[in-house]
Amino acid sequence: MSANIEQRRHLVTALPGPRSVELMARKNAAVAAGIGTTMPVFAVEAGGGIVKDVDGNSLIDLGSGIAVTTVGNSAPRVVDAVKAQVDAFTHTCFMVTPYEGYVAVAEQLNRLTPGDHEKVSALFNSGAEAVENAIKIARAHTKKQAVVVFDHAYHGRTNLTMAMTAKSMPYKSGFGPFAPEVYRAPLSYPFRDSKDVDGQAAAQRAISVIEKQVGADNLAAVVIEPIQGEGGFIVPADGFLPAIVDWCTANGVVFVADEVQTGFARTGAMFACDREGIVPDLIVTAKGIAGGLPLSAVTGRADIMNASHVSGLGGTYGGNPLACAAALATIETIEADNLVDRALEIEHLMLDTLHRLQADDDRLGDVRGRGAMIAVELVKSGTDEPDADLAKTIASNAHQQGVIVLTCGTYGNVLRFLPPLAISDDLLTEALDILTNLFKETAQ
Ligand code: PLZ
Repeated sequence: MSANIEQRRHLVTALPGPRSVELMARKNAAVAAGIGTTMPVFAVEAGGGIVKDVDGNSLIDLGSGIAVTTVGNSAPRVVDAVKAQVDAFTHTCFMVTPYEGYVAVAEQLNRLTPGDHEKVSALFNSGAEAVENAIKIARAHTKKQAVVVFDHAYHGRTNLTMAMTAKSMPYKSGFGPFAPEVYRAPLSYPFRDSKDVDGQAAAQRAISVIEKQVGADNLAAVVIEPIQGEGGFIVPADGFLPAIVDWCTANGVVFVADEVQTGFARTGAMFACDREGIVPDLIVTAKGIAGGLPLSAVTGRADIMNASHVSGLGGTYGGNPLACAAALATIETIEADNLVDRALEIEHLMLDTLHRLQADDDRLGDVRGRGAMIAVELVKSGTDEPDADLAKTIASNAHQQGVIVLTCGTYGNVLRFLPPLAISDDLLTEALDILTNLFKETAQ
C-alpha cells in the first residue's frame, strides 16, 4: 500500500521535542483543561503506520486516532475524493438540498451491514450522536422507553450516552444528572467470570436481570458493543451475543449493535457481528467509516428505521458531503485492498507475539481481541488483581520510544493495539519488539 510519508520510526529529539513543548504550553493556556491528550506530542503529518511530529520525529501508530484511520491516514483514495468534493461544494445541508453522496453512503451501508433484510440508513456526525439516534428510533418504533446497556460499556459523552457509559472517571463524574430509563446488565467477561459461566450462562444471568429489573414490556432497546472498546476489548464468551439477540427478537426489543469502534474491517470482518453470526436490528457505525472525517450512521431494518415521522431525525451537518466522499473512498479501499484479510494477518501476527510473551510473563493475565483490535489485560504477578500502574508504565515508556499505544479498561489495566490496516509488518514487528523489551525491563 502506498503511503505519503517514509515508513520508518525515527527519533531526532527526546519526546516531547521543543516545538511540542511550546505548543503544549499554548494548548494549556488556550484549550479547556477537560480536554486531555495521551501524548504531549503534536502531529504534522501521518500515513501508513507512521505519525510525524512537529520536531521531525516519526512515531509508529498503534492507535489509529482511536480506531478511526483504519485505511491509513490520508489514504490516497480518500484524499482524492475529498479534494474533488471540496472543489465542487462543501455543504448544502442534506435536509435543504440533498446530494448523491449521502444516498450512496446509505446504499453502501445497507449492502455491507449484517443481514439481507430490507435496510435503510441515517447519517450523523459522531458516534455518540448516532447512538442517541438509534435510541430515538427504537423508542419511536416500540413505543417503549427503557434502554439496557452492559457493564464496562462505552457509548459516548453526551447526556444520554454518558448515562449509557459505565465508567464514572473520567467520563461521568460530576456531570450528572443523567438521562433516565437506562439500566445496566452484567456482561460476559471470560477472563473475570468464574469458569462455569459460559456464554449461555452469562446470557441467562443478563436476561434474568433485564426481566426482573426492567421487564420486556418497558424495554425499547438493548445496546451492546459486540467487542467492548473503551471498557477493555472484552470479547464475550461464545453464545452470549446470539442468546441476547434471540431474547430481544422473542420479546419485541430492538437489538442495537454499537460498532462505532469495531466496524469497517477492524476486527477481521467488515463488522464484529459477522464473526459472531448475529444480525442486529440496528447497527451504529462511526470512526473507521470515513478515514478520519467525522461521520456516523444508524443502519437497520426498514420497518424500525422508518418509524420516525418525517423530519424527526436529522441535524445541520449529518452526512456532510466531504465526509460522504471520504466514506465512499474508504469503503472502496477496504474492498479493493482486501483490508479484512489484512486485519486477520495483523491478528495472527500480534496474537502470536503476545501469546509468546504471556507464556514467560504471568503479568499478561489475558491476551484477547480480533483482527487489528487486540489487547493485553495486565495483572499483578500470580493474581487476577488489575495492574493499572504497569499499563501506565509500559504505555509511557513505549511513548518515549516513539510508539503510540493506548490504554483502556474499567480498571485502567489494559494495553490496547489498534494499528491502521495500512501499517507494514516491519513496523508492527518493531513496535511489538519494543513492547516485549519493555515487559522484560519491568520484570524483576
Ligand atoms: N461507541 C463503542 O468506542 C468512542 C472515545 C474517546 P464519538 N470511543 C472513543 C473518548 O475518550 O472520548 C465510541 C465508542 C463506542 C460510541 C463512541 C462515541 O463516539 O464519535 O466519540 O462520539
